[in-house]
Amino acid sequence: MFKKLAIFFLFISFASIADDGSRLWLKYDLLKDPKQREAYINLTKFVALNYNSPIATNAANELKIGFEGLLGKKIPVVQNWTGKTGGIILEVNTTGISVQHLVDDGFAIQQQKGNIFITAKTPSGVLYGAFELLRYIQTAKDLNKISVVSNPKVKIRMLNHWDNANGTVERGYAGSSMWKWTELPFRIDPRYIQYARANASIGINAASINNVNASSRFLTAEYLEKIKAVADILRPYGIRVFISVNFRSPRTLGGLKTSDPLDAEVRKWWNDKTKEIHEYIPDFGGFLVKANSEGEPGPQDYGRTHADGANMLAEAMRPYSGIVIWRAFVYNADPKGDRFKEAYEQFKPLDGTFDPKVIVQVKNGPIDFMPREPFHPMFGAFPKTTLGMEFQITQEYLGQSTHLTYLAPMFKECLDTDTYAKGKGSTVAKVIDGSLDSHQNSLMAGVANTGSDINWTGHPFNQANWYAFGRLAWNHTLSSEEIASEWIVMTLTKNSVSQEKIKNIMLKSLPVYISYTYPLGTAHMMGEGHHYGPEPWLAKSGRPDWTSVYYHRADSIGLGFDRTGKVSNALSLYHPEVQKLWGNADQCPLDYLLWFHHVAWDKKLSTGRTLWNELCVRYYGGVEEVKKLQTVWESMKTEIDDETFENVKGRLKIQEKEALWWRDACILYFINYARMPIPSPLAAPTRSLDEVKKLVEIYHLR
Ligand code: GCW
Repeated sequence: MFKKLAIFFLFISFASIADDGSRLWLKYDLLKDPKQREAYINLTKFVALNYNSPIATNAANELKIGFEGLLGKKIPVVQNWTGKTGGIILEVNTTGISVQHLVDDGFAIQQQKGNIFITAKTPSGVLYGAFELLRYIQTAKDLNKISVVSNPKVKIRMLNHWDNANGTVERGYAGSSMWKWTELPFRIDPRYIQYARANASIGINAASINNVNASSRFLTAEYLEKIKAVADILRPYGIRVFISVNFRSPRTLGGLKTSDPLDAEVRKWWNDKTKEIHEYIPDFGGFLVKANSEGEPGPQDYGRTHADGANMLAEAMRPYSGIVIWRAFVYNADPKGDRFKEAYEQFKPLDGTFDPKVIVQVKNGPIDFMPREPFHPMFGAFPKTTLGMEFQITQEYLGQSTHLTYLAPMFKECLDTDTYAKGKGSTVAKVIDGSLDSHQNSLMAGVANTGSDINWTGHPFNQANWYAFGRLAWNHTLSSEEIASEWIVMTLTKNSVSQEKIKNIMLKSLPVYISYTYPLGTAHMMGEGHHYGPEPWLAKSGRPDWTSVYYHRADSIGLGFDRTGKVSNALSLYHPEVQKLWGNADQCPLDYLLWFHHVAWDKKLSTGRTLWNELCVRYYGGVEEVKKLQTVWESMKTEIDDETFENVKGRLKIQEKEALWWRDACILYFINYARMPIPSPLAAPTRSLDEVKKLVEIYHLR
């Protein structure tokens, strides 16, 4: 009996220490320092709710759970504030001085007469304010003089799930889909609520729940009932549901002969379907559409334009508050063309013809979520169209679930770049937050990295990318450092020395990853189909612009894609000031060099090395850096929860092995073109190109 009890207690104590990552950054573990707890307890004696709504109630409950966990003390939630002091008052107030600087989702947190007021114009604002207050405590900030006014820079802050009806996730690296379509609407997985809380805590207010390579099935009554169940869970957390739609649905579902957007019956079908959706989901967010892209159907199948297609759906949405999000990710398979230019060229004539309800969603770069891309040339060039941003949080080309890559610096690099559209300071961020061209609506979407894995994202550090995306969608002026610091202290450790070390790892991680995969502005050299690992020799695929040779253009002279006037002239799509920055190979920043120039192997770069030597230094250096990251991680063994520590440790080992794989593949392949030696003291790879090629073949075995 005693033995059994002892095992039981051992289990309990383990359970309370081991961290499976499922709580994400919302841990609310007891603050260790009693003095610090005391200080907070004096200010959090009760939570008073001056407003009655499911969202505001969730705000109060979240504070209650958070305070009880962090401070170890029960906190009453009362309906109406009686004038007592020492508590948190939540109020929704549409007029008055306290909300005059707020937009709809914004909030103010102020200390007043012995209480802390969280005030907003909408219940969602109160919820975001509650999470901000909790973040203050989680990150051990002083509440005594708290004074915050916070407004989201972007209106629609959205996750795009590429989840399929069969439970798989396109480009998902964290298990299967978190949406249990076979169980819905009867069983509600409790994780939906955790998902909603996590999103609300970082200001995300929209989610498209299915893959943009969309099945019409999501528009059937059977599925609408399932989606309704999800929407009902997400709504009290301020999240609106969107559906990705298949443009051919009027034919596949409606039995019509066409899906031509100018056909009266087709338009009626969409109007009726939209009405039906609203019967299930009255606050339906709207449609997300991938059309005439990678084989998906679209208006061009009927000789119509993207605007014809988008505007037809906008008309169907006219009676409702939702919108239409139309993706600009389109390209043709012209071997002589340049994929870089295609979206711009197809959409440019349509600027000014989209319905105001339409947002055109543009990927951050012109190709496809490469680890480093120049900003998409559409940003700054479409003043009459509301352009939304599409980032990829899931790491299709960024180490998927095994490489540690913190993406905030990549998001920031794009957002902070100047398009010069209206003179200096016309950053991409200003295009997408609507301020540059005075657009009413604004959107930042991130392709989600969530799945059924217990810790949601596979690699524990991938959680930070979900977190960073949300924080930047709310406020793109936050720095990558600030966001990393918040996340680390809430998620990994309270030890300040370790916090600094981890922050360094995170901030180094993207440049390190880029140096052993895509240095100097190379792109798109990954394994065919699965997009994992290197395959720079890939010369044949379903389409020329799915190969690697299309992008790197290695030959006996040099490396890189000439996008100056001499060849593709894609540079001309940018403002002349941007062309000046990137157009001259001698001055182009090295990070972008091979995106725009075909550079001779023996050309001396600004580093004093030839292109070939610089390439070698970066590939080799990247591998060495991964080893260093491992040593730093190892030094924190006692400071990090065991389970997380071992999890990351194992993945870093894989990362080292695969960094070497990338290095050897690219060096051994390019050396045949460069025909120059690997500069000393770097040692030649110990395997042959054929051996490395075999590693890729294994991935294609059936
Ligand atoms: O990045 C590519 C992916 C596809 C994806 C497509 C897109 C959903 O490889 O899997 O399809 O982009 O963004 O539409």
